[in-house]
Amino acid sequence: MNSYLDLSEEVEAAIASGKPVVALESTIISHGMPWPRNYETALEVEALLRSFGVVPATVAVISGRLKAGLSRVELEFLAKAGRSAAKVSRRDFPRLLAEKGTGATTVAGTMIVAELAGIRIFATGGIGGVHRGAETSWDVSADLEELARTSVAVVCAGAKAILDLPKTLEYLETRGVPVIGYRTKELPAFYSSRSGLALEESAQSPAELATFLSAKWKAGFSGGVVIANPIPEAYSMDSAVIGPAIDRAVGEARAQGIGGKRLTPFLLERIAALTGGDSLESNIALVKNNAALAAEIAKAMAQKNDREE
Ligand code: PSU
Ligand code: MN
Repeated sequence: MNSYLDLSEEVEAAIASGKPVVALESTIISHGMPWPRNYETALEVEALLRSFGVVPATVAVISGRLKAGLSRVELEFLAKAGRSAAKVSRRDFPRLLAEKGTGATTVAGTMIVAELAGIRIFATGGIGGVHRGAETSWDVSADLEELARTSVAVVCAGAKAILDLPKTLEYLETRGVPVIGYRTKELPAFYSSRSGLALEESAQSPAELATFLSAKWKAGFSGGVVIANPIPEAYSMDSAVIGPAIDRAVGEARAQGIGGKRLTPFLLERIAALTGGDSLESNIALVKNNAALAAEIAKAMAQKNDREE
């Protein structure tokens, strides 16, 4: 095992006995939602996974250690730190490990630690992607590169329209990352269940997804998979409501010259402010919906492994 990696007791025991485990990211807690709903949601999502008989493994870097499975104190620390917490993607790990730093992991960062720990399924809200205006800014999230190289399936509600969604799909195709709609043939757009963009693949059940993932990885096709799970209809927001807020936030970021790792957190916070409480409730609902699907996939994978042993 990697000498920088610490598994919580619960995660270690589950992995050793082949019980289902689902990874969770921590940047969604620190940078994605406001205190105290971020902390409450993190605990609720962990409890939801446990109610399925699945062990949650929230990932972060704590005092220079790669952690899979956080204590309540660690979760609360990151939730309270908010945007002042370090946001850790692939390029940021060496510095945090060398300086014994602490930070919240992005989708990319969480995939890396999950793979090191032997966890294959990861639930979150939305992935990063190709930003609008990438033809001049070159701003493409490191999440997409990680999906190309690291063998973890990410259950998400698609990606926010802060991104250029057609370019994001093109990039994933180029890098060989399957994008599977769960009971849909359309890419979901985070707050809205529909984007108008067609997907090549869809699946109808967790068992079907487990069969897909094991075929991919057993045959030696390393790399990740995006499992795109639409927001529940009751929470899906009209793009006429959310669209103008997104456009305005993107315009403000441009006017203020905000780029690099600060851009996504800036846009998330502005959209939350511009749309009021509704977008936060939708965000929380879709994260739970993704955790529930991830739990079922992890259970189907564990059953498959039991049968094949
Ligand atoms: N999109 C969201 N919510 C989030 C993020 C993205 O709707 O919380 C976070 C995730 O941690 C994701 C990261 O991995 O932002 C992407 O940041 P960047 O665009 O800088 O790669
Ligand atoms: Mn970026």
